[in-house]
Amino acid sequence: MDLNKIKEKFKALYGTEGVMYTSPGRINLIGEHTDYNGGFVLPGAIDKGMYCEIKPNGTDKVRAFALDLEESAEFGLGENDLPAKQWAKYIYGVCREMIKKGKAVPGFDTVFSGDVPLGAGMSSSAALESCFGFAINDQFKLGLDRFELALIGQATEHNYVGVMCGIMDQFASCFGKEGSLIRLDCRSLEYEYIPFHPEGYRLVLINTCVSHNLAEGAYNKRRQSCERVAATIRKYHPEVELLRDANLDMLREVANEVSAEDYIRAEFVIEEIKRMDEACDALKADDYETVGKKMYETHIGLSRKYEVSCEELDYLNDIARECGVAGSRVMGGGFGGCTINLVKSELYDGFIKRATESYEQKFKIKPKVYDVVIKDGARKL
Ligand code: GAF
Repeated sequence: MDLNKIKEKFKALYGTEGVMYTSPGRINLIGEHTDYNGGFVLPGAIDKGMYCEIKPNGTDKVRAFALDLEESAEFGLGENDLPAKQWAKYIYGVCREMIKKGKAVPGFDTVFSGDVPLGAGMSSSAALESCFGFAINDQFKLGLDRFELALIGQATEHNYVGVMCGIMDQFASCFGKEGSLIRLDCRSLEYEYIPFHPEGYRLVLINTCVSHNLAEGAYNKRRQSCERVAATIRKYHPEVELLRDANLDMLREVANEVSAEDYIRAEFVIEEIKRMDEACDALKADDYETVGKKMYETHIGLSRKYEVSCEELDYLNDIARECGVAGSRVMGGGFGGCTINLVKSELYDGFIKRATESYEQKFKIKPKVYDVVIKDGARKL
């Protein structure tokens, strides 16, 4: 990432220098669509993220420039000042959520850019929220901790962008630690760092470079299905607040009261929460073949039960299987974006060659390959 480009633009626009901050995107080894069900996830922050330079400007307005889009926006921070541009909503939302918590957020100037690919399931939006959350908190000495910053990022998605996401992405972006995955309990926000150095294996993402645009509405629909099923089970088991508290027997009991679609969605989530636990045990025992098997199971669940995969992702998953890759699955929200692959080092070259060549031949799109490097979370540069 060339930070000089940000610095040059900042100087050219505002005639001064600010302070630089960054916050990363994330991978998730396993535990997908479990976060908003109160379950567990296993993400890690990566070496790609969003970067901003920022400086208070002594007014009550934000002047922002999105370097990658060559677009600017100027907006106030009042309740009715929601900017029209999508990217500006993230910055505005973060500020508004801070203001709602009683914090004073004055105006500032900023230029930002990033190298986390958009729409690839690597959580570029959480990286942007956390980058600005961290920067504004530090610049104006607001005294918010990383938990609060992660929750502010999530509330921004809910209240200004309309995606009813869980907490995984923002948490990983704020709490990432070099060389470690985070086993996060998405209800209590208790977490544990699990060192991740899979001897003899490599973790690699293949980006389908497609992003099917149904995604946001479809994501919220999945969440609603889960909430409906949890509410139905709760009638008989009052202790069930979220699907995390339910088991397959409880689900079967309400089979006639929920739609077939809601049933199959909930079945995936209950299975995935258990699978994530098993994968975590295997990980702690350095048993990567078992971790890989669980990843394939997750893919099948995401594709056939949760229905958030697509032809391109399924195709890459099939190739991984054919190449003897230990584990492969769609990562993140789905409907496009990346597969995450755990592959024995000696199989890596052959797999990447075969996957990229045959994918391009079939879909006439060049996929992108990213080796995963686990890095630290939000920070000042
Ligand atoms: C997206 C959401 F933002 C996360 O909260 C999570 O639900 C994920 O999809 C699926 O596991 O990245």
